[in-house]
Amino acid sequence: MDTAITGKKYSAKPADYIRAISLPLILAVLFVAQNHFFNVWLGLYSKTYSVRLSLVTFALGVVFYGPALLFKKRYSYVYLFIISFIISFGFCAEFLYYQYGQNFLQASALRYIGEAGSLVGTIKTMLSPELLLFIANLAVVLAAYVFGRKKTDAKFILPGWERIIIILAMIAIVFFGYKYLLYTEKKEWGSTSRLYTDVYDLKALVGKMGIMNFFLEDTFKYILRANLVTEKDKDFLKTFAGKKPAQIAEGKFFGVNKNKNLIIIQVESLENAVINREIYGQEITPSLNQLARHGLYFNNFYAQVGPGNTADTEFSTMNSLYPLPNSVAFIDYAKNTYKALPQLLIDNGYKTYSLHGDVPTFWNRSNIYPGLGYQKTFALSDYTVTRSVGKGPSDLGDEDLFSQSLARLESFKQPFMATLITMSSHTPFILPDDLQTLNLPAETNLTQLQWEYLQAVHYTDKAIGEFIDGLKQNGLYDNSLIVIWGDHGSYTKISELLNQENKIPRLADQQVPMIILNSGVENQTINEPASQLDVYPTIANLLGIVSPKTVLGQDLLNTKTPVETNFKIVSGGIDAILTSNLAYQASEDGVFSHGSCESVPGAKLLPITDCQNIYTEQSNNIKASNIIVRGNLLNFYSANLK
Ligand code: GP9
Ligand code: MN
Repeated sequence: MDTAITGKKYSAKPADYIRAISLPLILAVLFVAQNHFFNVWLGLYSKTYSVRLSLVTFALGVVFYGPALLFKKRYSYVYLFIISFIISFGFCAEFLYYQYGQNFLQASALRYIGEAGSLVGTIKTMLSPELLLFIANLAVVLAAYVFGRKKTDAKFILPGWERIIIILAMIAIVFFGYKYLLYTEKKEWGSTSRLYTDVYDLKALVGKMGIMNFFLEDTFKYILRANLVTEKDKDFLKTFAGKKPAQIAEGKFFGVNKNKNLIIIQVESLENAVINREIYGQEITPSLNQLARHGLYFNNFYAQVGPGNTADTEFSTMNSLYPLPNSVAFIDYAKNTYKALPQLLIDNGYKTYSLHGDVPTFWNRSNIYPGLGYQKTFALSDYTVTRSVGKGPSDLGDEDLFSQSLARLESFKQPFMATLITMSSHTPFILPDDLQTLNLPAETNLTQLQWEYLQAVHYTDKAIGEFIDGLKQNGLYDNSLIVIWGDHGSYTKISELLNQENKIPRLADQQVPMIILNSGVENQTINEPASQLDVYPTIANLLGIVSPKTVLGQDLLNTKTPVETNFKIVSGGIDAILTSNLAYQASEDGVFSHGSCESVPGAKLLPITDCQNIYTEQSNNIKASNIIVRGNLLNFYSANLK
C-alpha cells in the first residue's frame, strides 16, 4: 500500500494540519462572501435570510473545496484550481446574465449558451470590478500554490484517522447547513415544498440559498426529469395527433377585429362568484358588471392551475396547453419551444408587451417571456408606487398600474398586444383603510379573509373601470379588442358564501369571469362551459389570425362541443369535466367508475358509462399536453397533426 495514503511514514507537525485545512477553509468562507455579495449587488439580498444563506453556502463551500483534503498535496492544488475555475465561471456567468436580463441561468437554458457568442460585445460593456470578487478564489489558490508548496512535504496528506475525523466534520457541516435551511422554511411556511416543487419566487429562493445552490437544485431537477418522457409517450402523442380532428381554420367572426390592438387584463384572484352580486345592498364589482353587460360575458368559464397559480393561467391562456399538475412550467420548462399567442401576433405585425408590477424574476417570467413572444416587459421598477397598496408580492396598487400603463399604451406603435396583470386583490387582500370602500358592517357572516377579499376586489374593479374610461378618452378603446379574465380562485370560499346556484361543487371556486369588449359580436352572456385553454383560439379568430394546429383549446364562438376539464393537482388525473349536457366529478381515489356522472342542467344522476367517452377523450387531452410540455415536443406534435 502507498505509504503516502496511509500517512504512516510521516510525522506531520500540527502546523502541517493547520496549513492543509486552512486553504479549503479560507476558500469556503470566501465562497460564503461571494454568495452574499452576489445577492447584495444584484438587489437579491434580504437580511431575514442572512443566517441561512451563510450556513447553506458554507455547506456548499465545504462540498466544493473540502475534497481537496483527501488528495495528495499536488493533486489537491490541481483539484482546487479546477473547482475554483468552475465556481468563478459560474458566478461571473450568473452575475452578467442577471445584469443583462434580470434572469438566472438555468440548466435547461445551457444548450442555448452558444447564443452567448452574439452577446460578446454586450458582455464586454458589462465587465465591472465586482467580477474581481468572483475570481478571488482562483487568486487565492494560485497564491497558496506559489507560496505554500514548499512549506510541507510534497506528499503530505492527512493521515488515516485524521482524515476520517475531517470527513465526518465536513458531513456534519453540510448536513447542518441544509437542515437549517429546511428547518427555517418549514417554520415559516409549514412545508419545505417552496424550495423545490412550489418554487415561485426565484429571487427569494436565491436570497435564501445563494446562486450556486439554486443552480444545482435546478440542475438536479432538470436531470431527474430528463427521461420522464418515454418512447411509449411519444408514440401516444403521435397517435393522438393523428386522430385529432382538423380544426376550423377560419370560423364565424374571423377577422372582425382585424389589426385591432389586443389589450388583456388578467385580474388577480377574481372569481365569477362576485360578478353581478350585491353585498349589503352594494355591487361588489360595479365596473365589471357594467362591462359584462356591454360585451361578451363568459359566465361558465374556468381556471385550471397547478402549483404555478398566476403563471399557470398565463401559461394556459397564452399557449392553449394545460399547465402541469406537479411542477411550474414557467420555471421548469421555460426554454421549451412554444408557439404562444404573443409570438403569433408578432408574426402578424404586432408589437407585444407585458405590464405587471412585480419583479421580473417572479415566476421566472423574465426567462420565459421572450420565448412566449413578449418583446418588452414593464415590471415593478418601471412604475412609481405613489402609495403603498396591498401586502401581496409587491405593493404597487392597481390604480398606479393602470394609470401609468395608460400613457405607456398610448406611446406604443399600433397594432400592439399588451397584457396587464393586476395584483392588489392578491392574498392577504389587506388594503389601507381608506381604500376599503365597501360598506360592510363589523358584524357579518363573512370571515375576515372574505371581508378583506371583497374590499380588495372592489378596489381593483374601480381601477379597471377607470382604465377602460381612460382608454375611451385617449382613443385607444375603439381600436382595441379588450379581454378580461380572472386568473384563478381566491381560496376564500367566497363562492360558497355567495351561494352560487347551478354550480358544479368541484369547480365552484375555480370559476372565473371572462369578458370580451369591443368584439364586434353582439353583446351577450355565454353560459356554455369554457376553459382558459380556449382563450387563444377565440382571440386569434376574432383578430383574423389562424391559430397553430397545436392549440388544445377551442374557439368558443365556433365550437359545437364546448368542454371544460380540470385535473387534480399533483396526480394530474381528471378531477371534473363539464360539457353542455354532462358533468363528471371524480372521486377521491380517482377511479373513473367511482366518480359521478350527472345531466346538465338538472343534475340528474346518470349511469357512469354516459361519461365514459368524454372522460377518455379529456384524459387523452391532458396526457398529450403533459407529454408535449415535459418532452418539449410541440414541433414533434405539430409534425404529426393532419
Ligand atoms: C406575482 C403575481 C401573483 O407576480 O402575479 O402570483 P400568484 O401568487 O397569484 O401566483
Ligand atoms: Mn394569481
